[in-house]
Amino acid sequence: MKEKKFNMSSSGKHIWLLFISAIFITACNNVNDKKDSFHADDIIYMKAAGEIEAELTDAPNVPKPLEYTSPKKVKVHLEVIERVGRMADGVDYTYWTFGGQVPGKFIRIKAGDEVEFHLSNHPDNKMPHNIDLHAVTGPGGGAEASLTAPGHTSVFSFKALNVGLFIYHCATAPVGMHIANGMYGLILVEPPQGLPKVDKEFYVVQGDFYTQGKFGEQGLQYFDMDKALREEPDYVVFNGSVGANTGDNAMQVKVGETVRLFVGNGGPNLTSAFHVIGEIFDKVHVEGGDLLNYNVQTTNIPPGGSSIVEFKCEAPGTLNIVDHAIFRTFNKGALAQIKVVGDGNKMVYTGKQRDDVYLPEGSAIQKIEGAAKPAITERPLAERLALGKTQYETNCAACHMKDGVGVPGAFPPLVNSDYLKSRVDKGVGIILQGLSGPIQVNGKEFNGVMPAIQLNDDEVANILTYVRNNFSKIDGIVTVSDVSKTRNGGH
Ligand code: HEC
Ligand SMILES: [Cu+2]
Repeated sequence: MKEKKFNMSSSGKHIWLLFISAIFITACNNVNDKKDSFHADDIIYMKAAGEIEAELTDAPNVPKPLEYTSPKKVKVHLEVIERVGRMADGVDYTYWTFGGQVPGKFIRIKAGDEVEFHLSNHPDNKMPHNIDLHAVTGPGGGAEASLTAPGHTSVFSFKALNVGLFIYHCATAPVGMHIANGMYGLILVEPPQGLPKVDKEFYVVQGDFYTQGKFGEQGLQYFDMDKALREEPDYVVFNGSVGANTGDNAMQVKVGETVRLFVGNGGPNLTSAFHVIGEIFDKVHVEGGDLLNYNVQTTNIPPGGSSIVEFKCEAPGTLNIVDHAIFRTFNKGALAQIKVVGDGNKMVYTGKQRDDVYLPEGSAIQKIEGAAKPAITERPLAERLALGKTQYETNCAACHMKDGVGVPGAFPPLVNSDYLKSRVDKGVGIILQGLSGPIQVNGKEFNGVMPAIQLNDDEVANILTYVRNNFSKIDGIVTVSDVSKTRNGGH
């Protein structure tokens, strides 16, 4: 299609245009027949009529669906800003951004639109930048035409020939570094008739970040080229930082609403196993293109790629958006959330109905053998601290993090936890019985589920002694008799 070239006299041109529009109208009808399908039609020769300024939004917001049905001239003004921002609590990073945030502004246009792109590089910036939009048919996706020094603006134009959801990114050397610092975003090219209506649309982009300090190390962190080359990120996040869209900043939906997520992966290195815990994608525009897949659990999104996923929220609760390469979620920050509010439908999901004792055959005998327990021995503080450290790192650190800082919006901190301080059982009940439902820790709300952890009294005493002294600055030992008091019907 794009190779099509033609020469003709101006008298023939008129007829030709009529002919093309006839093809186009037929093509549109076909699109309507094939409901929901993306089609890149032969729109190359259609003239844009009328001029508009594109609405640009920051994640997780998406510009409103476009009402017009014939091509327009669309002006896009995007400004590159280099700025320090929050990567995680207490961790800052110098981001390079398209419009001030990571990901960059969401751009929404329609196939056939003529886009006049203005890329400005803020005078306070230190580096030249440019933009490669994967929606552009042309050298470097616009990169060559848009290379811009600080304090300058470049202008170039392109026609949107292909429908789909496309990544854009900076392509200035060293390209990997510009992308690793956050220079990417999404541009949606809608089919002429638009996308089917849904209740809510959101914008989510995954990215991996490489810092000189390890995950959670406080202060301003600098880009680490060695880690980037080894493809070993310290952070893998949605929408630019740990917890950007969790807790209070979660995306909000009502029970019964349909949701469309425009998802991108800026990379620079990792492919995302994109998954929403507790939902099934009713529909996926595979790789952000024409191909529709249905009833999908996890979809692959490569760096420089995208996906459009759609689902209906039938059950209330918090949906956790993750990269199912799951250490990235629990240990590197790849978590975003959608809060679904409203009444539950027990036909869809019951919640826990019963908790029965489970005794596999033969386990009664094992129980009796196990009952011959050694006498309770108490240990001195130093010994409990040493044992507790290792046992904490094996049993708790996956969620609360090695240094006890937790994960914003998901796992509460143990460092200086006022919640733990207030527990008369010294926290024993939390480990023995687990914990769920809304709690406040140091002024932040958490509403997750901590499972009961299978540990003996001695191990619980070790871990809590370590947690309380080391993280929460609560002096004193937790003894085996503290633990057994709670186990035998205390709190
Ligand atoms: C699977 C993840 C997970 C594991 C493993 C886990 N926790 Fe938790 N923990 C949570 C969640 C989630 C909450 C918050 C529950 C809520 O919102 O009601 C929590 C809450 C707590 C709290 C109370 C809140 C606070 O910050 O003071 C303490 C104390 C705690 N956990 C200690 C531990 C200890 C000690 C271990 C290891 C023995 C452990 N947890 C293992 C997920 C986990
Ligand atoms: Cu750049």
